[in-house]
Amino acid sequence: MERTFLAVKPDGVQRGLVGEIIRRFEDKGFTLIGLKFMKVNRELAEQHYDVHRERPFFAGLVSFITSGPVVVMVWEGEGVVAAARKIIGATNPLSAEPGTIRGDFGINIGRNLIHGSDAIETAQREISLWFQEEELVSWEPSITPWLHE
Ligand code: D4T
Repeated sequence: MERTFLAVKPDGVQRGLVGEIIRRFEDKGFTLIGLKFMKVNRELAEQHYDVHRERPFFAGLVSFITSGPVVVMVWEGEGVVAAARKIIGATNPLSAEPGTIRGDFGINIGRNLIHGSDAIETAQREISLWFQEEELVSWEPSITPWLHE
């Protein structure tokens, strides 16, 4: 089953949006299989954002993500990687459609509330970076037959 990695960034936690964000993925019908509340160290932040290492915003990004607690999650479901990106909305919250998380709650690209893996391969890399295998729980929600034919 397809899996994605999501992180409520420090601004999402500070603004009290953790429950709202989780609710949107639960409402859609995806399955939560891993969840941690943690303060990120610099090494993990730099590894996570490695693709952006040469970009001018890299230092700011790392200092922001390490500035306060985050909620990291793994969600499972059919098409969850692409669907989560749609639920999250465009990188710049001002361009994000209303109805998306960033479109509903954000204004600034450096405070865009949540990260979501951008491809299946990226999701696999990020899940193994942030979670041990034993921290993930495989389970079958009892509503499954009402979500899938
Ligand atoms: P993440 O990775 O946080 O889910 O965001 P996106 O996948 O939507 O966008 P991204 O990888 O291009 O950017 C990662 C992260 O960097 C911040 N950022 C980005 C920034 O502060 N300034 C910028 O100019 C860009 C492009 C926002 C998200």
